[in-house]
Amino acid sequence: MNPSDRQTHPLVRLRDYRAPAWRMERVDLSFDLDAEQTLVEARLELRQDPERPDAELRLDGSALDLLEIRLDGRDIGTDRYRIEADGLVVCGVRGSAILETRSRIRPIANTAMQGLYLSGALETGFLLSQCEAEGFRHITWSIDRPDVLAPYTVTLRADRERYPVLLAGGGREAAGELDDGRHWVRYVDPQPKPSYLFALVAGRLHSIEDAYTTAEGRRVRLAIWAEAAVLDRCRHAMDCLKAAFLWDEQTYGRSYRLDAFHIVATHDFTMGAMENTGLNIFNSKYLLADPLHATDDDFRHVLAVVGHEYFHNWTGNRVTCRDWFQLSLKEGLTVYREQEFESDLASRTLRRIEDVRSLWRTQFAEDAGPLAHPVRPDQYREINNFYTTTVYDKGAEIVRMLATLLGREGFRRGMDLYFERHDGSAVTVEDFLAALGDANALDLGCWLGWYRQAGTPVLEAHSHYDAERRCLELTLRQHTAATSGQSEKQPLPIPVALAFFDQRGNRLPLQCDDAERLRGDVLLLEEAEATFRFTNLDSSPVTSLLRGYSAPVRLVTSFDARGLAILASHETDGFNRWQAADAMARQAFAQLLAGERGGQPFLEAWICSLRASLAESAIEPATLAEMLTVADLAALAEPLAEIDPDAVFKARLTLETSLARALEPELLESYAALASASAEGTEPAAQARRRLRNRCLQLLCVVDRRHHVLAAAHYTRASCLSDRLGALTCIVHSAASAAPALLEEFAAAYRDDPTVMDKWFAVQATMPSAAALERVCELTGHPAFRWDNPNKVHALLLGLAHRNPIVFHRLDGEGYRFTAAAIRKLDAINPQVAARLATAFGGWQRMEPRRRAVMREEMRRLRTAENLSADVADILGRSLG
Ligand code: 0A1
Ligand code: ZN
Repeated sequence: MNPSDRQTHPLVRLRDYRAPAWRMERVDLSFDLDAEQTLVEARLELRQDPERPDAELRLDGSALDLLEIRLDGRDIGTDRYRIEADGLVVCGVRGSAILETRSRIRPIANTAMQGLYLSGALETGFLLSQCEAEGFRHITWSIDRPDVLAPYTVTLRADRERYPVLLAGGGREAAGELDDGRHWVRYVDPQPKPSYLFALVAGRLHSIEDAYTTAEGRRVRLAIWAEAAVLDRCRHAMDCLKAAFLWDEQTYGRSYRLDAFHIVATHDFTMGAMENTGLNIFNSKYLLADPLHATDDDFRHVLAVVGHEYFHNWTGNRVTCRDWFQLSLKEGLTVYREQEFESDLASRTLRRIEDVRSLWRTQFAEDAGPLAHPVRPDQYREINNFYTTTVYDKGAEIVRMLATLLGREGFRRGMDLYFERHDGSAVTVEDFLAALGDANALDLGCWLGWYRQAGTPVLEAHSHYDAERRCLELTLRQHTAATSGQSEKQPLPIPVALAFFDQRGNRLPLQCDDAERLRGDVLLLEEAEATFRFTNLDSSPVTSLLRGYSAPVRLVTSFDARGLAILASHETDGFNRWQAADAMARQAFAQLLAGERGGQPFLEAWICSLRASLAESAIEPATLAEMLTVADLAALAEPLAEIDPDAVFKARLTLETSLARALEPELLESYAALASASAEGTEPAAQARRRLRNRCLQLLCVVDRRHHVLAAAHYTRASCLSDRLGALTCIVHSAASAAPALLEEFAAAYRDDPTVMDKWFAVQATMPSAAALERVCELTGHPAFRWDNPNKVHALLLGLAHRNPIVFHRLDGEGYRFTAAAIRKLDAINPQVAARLATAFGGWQRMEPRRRAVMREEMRRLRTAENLSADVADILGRSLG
């Protein structure tokens, strides 16, 4: 078939938005639950917009077996309705109607995990639902769009023995027994909500319980549900949940207003977690944590994701999105809130470094390739493909810039007004900006540019010091390259936080001629170019720009090794201290890549700074650990115009080896000094020490095989998973002779633990050796691997395609062929996951010519595959252009 003839989803455009012609005013659902077949009865009270009397009544629904349909209490014949590919049209209805349907669905066959599906095995697993973005239409006929809000009543019926726990959002109103061993429970959620927030869970689950009394005096019952064997691992999540309740009250004055809050853990989930009202559903990897089965990073991820889902209660659920183009309105804002929550409770600097690293390697790459799109896209074919780093992470950066601009109090005032104006409604990015602006008597209209414009702005900075006048002129210039479909770009408002230091590292005054444009330590660049004059400077200062990474831009400036070394030792903003070290490493990398010989000032300055930092007692260990972490291959390759993965790998290895070799004694000393960290608890300070110790070990293993002995002992003595996995990674990634035996030992120890086994798969998928491909191929046949489990696929296949560039980009093309075959296979199981894997080909245009040609060919071939999903077809279509 010619790809252009392929059935893809129609293009949905923001500019075509129309308010719904029909709304659901009440939704009553009742389910006869069973994994093999579930019967769903829906009673919808519908009302037509009086302004649109001719609009037909159209309900969304897909893959539903319609058994009965009644209109206003009467059966209707096939002459009154027609079923289309993705909907049902009822003819000749005006004004209002009560529509009742009875349909059959097959959860067990639902491997795509949208709608109602089975987690685990038929006999022992449980049923759960996932409705965002458009999963509700796989459960029943309805108006499945976020601007149609209704109260829900849900009755669940099922066999008591097989499904003893029956959960849905809202309050549990009644329950009872039925004959033949079945039972029922009814839930009422009176607060109108969009269908994407509907959820149900049924099965053999166990819970830990707690309670939280809100600032308004409401006692909220908290329950976390999981399989009995892992209940103990839910305690950390419960603590995080209570912390999130408290934080939102203290930081935003927002309380929870229902009587119960349930969380359910599942190993079978496509994404991280889902914020359904009153019944959050979590991928187990973001919920379960104890020191023996979760790493320190996992502990922090649980904190962040529990916070994220809870914060959606206000940003997403109570105030929701008018349409899916506004997705960042809930996601960008909630990611920002989650970042601040973790920063307040754990390490602010570490979280910021991690976020920016990931922004640079993933979001910048997306913004520079054929899949680039604005934070608020203006069109889509498959909305599931827009749960992207741009919508989430660049969206969060926009909110962060607004918070910087308005200051803590101004931002809070704006958020208060946003909640006050829009509680209970479905709104747009314009409404958000209007609330923030109105509360601060500002017009924030120009900020819409950040939501509308794709591509990463380049910020050029040049300075000139005038000794006679004791002043510095700083010129800032911005430019955004064209992206597909957007050739013209406008200047955007860019807040630039900055500081000056003298040669000894002391802070210098920040006095700007244009005092209006400097608020605190933040300059606002609004035009394409501007020059700012700073006075009262006795000598040429070292300038620290974008402190705290105050704007998501690519900074281009003439770096000098001495200035960066001063910042890497003296910057008081932990993030910019790290950024200075990272900039030195990147400059050294660029020189190595270009094969430049002779003096290497950046390499030397970098090593020297890190030596001094290792000797410093005051430095935060987590920041130091990050300073000692060389950017990964993808992050180093991202700014290059043309990428040769082998050359990038070689230069990076030289860089890391030079550092490790030069600092070997200091690394050994720090490693020894931190010996007690392994047995310390899980509080942030102990985690930071372990992080640093594991980093020292990793560098030592790069220097010399002798240190593999140290890693083996680290593994054996480990009293937590962080250390055990840290050592295993060092051993496997440096191809130590102990690797095969330790891998076997690890797999035997954690065989029955799916989340830990995911890490075992991931360690092997990311081995920096071409042979990893054969190993990954072999591992797809391992008894613990499952094609229908998204976590396994993420660990092994996305691990290879997205996190192991030297294997994915193998010159013989085998990495591409293997991945393309995996996409085909997965597409028949879970198109959403297959589409994520397919984005690995998105960077093809910047690869060196030979690889570029093979990647394009592979995508073209894949595009002609039979029965390709709309999800994968959309990614390939946009990637190929
Ligand atoms: N709203 C969730 C993410 C999410 C999106 C789509 C899903 O469908 C498979 C599931 C979850 C969040 O941001 O947490
Ligand atoms: Zn979210």
